[in-house]
Amino acid sequence: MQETSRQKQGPQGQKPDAQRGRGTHPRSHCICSAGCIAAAGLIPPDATLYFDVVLLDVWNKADTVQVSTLLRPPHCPRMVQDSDFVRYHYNGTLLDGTAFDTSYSSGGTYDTYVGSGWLIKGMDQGLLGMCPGERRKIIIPPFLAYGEKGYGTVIPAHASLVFHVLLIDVHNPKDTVQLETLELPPGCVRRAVAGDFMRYHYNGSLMDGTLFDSSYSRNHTYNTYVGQGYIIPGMDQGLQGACVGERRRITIPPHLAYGENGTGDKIPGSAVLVFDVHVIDFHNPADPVEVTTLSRPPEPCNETAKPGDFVRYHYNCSLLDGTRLFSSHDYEVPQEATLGANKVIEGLDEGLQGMCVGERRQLVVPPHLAHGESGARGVPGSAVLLFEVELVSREEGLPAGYLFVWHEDPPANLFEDLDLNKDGEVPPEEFSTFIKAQVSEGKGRLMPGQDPEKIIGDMFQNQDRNQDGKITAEELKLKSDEDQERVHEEL
Ligand SMILES: *[C@@H]1O[C@H](CO)[C@@H](O)[C@H](O)[C@H]1NC(C)=O
Ligand SMILES: *[C@@H]1O[C@H](CO)[C@@H](O)[C@H](O)[C@H]1NC(C)=O
Ligand SMILES: *[C@@H]1O[C@H](CO)[C@@H](O)[C@H](O)[C@H]1NC(C)=O
Ligand SMILES: *[C@@H]1O[C@H](CO)[C@@H](O)[C@H](O)[C@H]1NC(C)=O
Ligand SMILES: *[C@@H]1O[C@H](CO)[C@@H](O)[C@H](O)[C@H]1NC(C)=O
Ligand SMILES: *[C@@H]1O[C@H](CO)[C@@H](O)[C@H](O)[C@H]1NC(C)=O
Ligand SMILES: [Ca+2]
Ligand SMILES: [Ca+2]
Repeated sequence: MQETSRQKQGPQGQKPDAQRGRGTHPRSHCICSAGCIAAAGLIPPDATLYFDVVLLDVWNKADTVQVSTLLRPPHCPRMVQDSDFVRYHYNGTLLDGTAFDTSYSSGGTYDTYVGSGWLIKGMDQGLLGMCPGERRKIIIPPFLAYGEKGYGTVIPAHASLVFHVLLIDVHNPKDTVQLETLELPPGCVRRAVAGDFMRYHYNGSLMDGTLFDSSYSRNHTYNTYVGQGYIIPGMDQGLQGACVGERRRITIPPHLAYGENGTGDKIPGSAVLVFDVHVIDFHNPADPVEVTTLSRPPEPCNETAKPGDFVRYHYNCSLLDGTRLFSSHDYEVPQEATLGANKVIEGLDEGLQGMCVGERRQLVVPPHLAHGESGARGVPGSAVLLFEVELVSREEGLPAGYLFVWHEDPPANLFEDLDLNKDGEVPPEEFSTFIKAQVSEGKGRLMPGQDPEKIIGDMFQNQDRNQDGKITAEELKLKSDEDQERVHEEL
């Protein structure tokens, strides 16, 4: 950055190579010229003389730099101090208003260190205490500017200088990332650490308030790992320690952002960046489902939901910022699922396991146990989901592949029992009547969660091996015999 300021040439208020003026007395031009004319014999005796006088400049050895603030922004993040690096615009004029230089002709701001000998002494003083966005008028006597030599053809000897300055940006090479919490949701227990994956919205501005980028313009959070070098170092640092839902301002000096060259056409060299960030969620790829029991029925529950069980449950699902995604209460009946059967997202399946009927739980499900990086309809990619679930009912499932099981041993003469009218054949009506009677007498049960008529129909089809619409004694076989398993006897 020092190189940048050295390369700039011209009377931008920088120190000349020559020594500064020492405040010698200026000549009095009007008296001299009137005397000269009189000496030439052009003025008759007793003539009344009229002088039109234009005062071009006046100063006093005792003068100091005169600073007047023309406009000061209401919010001042920091004020210029010695050794700071500043970027500013200026218009330079003589006391009579003659313009001698402006920063606007160069296309960029004038960038330099303050109080380090790069500027004329008056500028070094006049910039102190300025805030970004502030406008000042700085009047500098010649002995704190270009002195008795002036500068080239544009600044006469012994000239006072008037600078109108607009400070754009200030930082110090020793600056670190500045954090300011703007809003902290209550009850934050977890803070982001390096290695977490974060989704956040941001507005990125320069110090003078110019917005250079915003995630909102893309209708999409910015998603990234934190502390792994995927983003500028200042953001990598500044996002750590944030809570879900937090709004924080991260102010990043250029050496932790885009440096002295800047980037693109929106971020100039040596620019301080101000990010207002709203953390939507974050998680770690190693996160499990986070289960919190909200309430439990008063009576003890002996059996909790386990893989294979058929469960009914209500749930509300939202994003961590409160965006509602789904509520089963919008439907007439609760949701149903067989646990462990890959029917619901992994995190919900896991969170339902171990629940008592009537229990309510809160589940925080990281994306790798939900809809992953690509998301789903209405669910953004990599989103952490918040569930509130209530287990409504639970039924023991059947072993995989079985449609019906007897609680005790099956009837000894099963075919005789099925053949209600004893004609040696079992049509669908007899089969259905018999199975329904077994269920209603509590002797056996059908696979839960399916239409009983359909299951009984499927069972009949399985037994009617030649598909002639009736089961014979030869056709009837227990599934457990087929499987040669020693579990309960099943159809
Ligand atoms: C410099 O002059 C231009 C043109 O009058 C004006 O637009 C600009 O605001 C002035 N800059 C400062 C810092 O006063
Ligand atoms: C963002 O959403 C708004 C409103 O839904 C829409 O008008 C705008 O075009 C969207 N912008 C982008 C970049 O998708
Ligand atoms: C900045 O740009 C200059 C000239 O293009 C280049 O030499 C220098 O390496 C750049 N600096 C950085 C930090 O990229
Ligand atoms: C970004 O700016 C928009 C518009 O001013 C505002 O609604 C939003 O809350 C800001 N976001 C952050 C994170 O500050
Ligand atoms: C739960 O277990 C206890 C003791 O084992 C028993 O007395 C009670 O009846 C059981 N409750 C249910 C609902 O099965
Ligand atoms: C879902 O939210 C509704 C109100 O929005 C509430 O009445 C209901 O108890 C919630 N359900 C669960 C399972 O938390
Ligand atoms: Ca029959
Ligand atoms: Ca048959």
